[in-house]
Amino acid sequence: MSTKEKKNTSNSKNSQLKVPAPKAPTRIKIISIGAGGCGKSCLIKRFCEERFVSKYIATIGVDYGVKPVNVDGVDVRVNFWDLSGHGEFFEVRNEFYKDAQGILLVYDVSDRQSFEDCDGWLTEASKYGTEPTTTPCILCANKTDKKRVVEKEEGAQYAASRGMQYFETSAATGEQVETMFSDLFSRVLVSVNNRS
Ligand SMILES: Nc1nc2c(ncn2[C@@H]2O[C@H](COP(=O)(O)OP(=O)(O)OP(=O)(O)O)[C@@H](O)[C@H]2O)c(=O)[nH]1
Ligand SMILES: [Mg+2]
Repeated sequence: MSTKEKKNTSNSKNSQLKVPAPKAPTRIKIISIGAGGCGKSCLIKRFCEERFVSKYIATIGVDYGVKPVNVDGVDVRVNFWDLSGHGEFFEVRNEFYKDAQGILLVYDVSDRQSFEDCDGWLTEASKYGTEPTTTPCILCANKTDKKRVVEKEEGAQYAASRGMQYFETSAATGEQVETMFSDLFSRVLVSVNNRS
């Protein structure tokens, strides 16, 4: 081989080293669960689009959305699977629990029944493919702008008893929404990295 040929070979090796394949962003799957009307879709809309819709448009079965975010310096594509809270859509939503990497369990602080339903949601998640005891899970007490009937202590105690993080939010005002989602995504990334 001539000197010239040798040089070319070495250059092409170098250039291969210099151009690493683009790194695909990490994808995470988040599901939102909780009683119908507690504000799951509005929380996601507030986070993704920074707006609030006061008209109630119930989710029919499931809504899907994707949002690119940066979590602790890592590019992440968050896949939201926003499940309906109504019993009539049980057959549709139970298909979507599988492989969720983070859970947002929401109740409405102005509606005690929605708080009492939380155990049922955790059981459903566990039965259909996402184990809340081993998956990062946030308990979100939403609608703090309204007159509350479920006190903060009750919610926080319940979350602690089930190993969940607790946040109080208002999708209407935006209070704590960003902080809550950031916390959830960070926990999911840590858990995904620990598993790989
Ligand atoms: N005041 C107030 N209203 C809210 C808040 N979050 C949601 N709402 C209202 O509550 C109603 C239900 O909100 P959604 O986000 O559609 O509830 P959901 O949990 O997705 O309901 P399903 O899809 O039926 O399970 C709507 O009228 C919202 O405008 C909040 O933080 N404060
Ligand atoms: Mg909804």
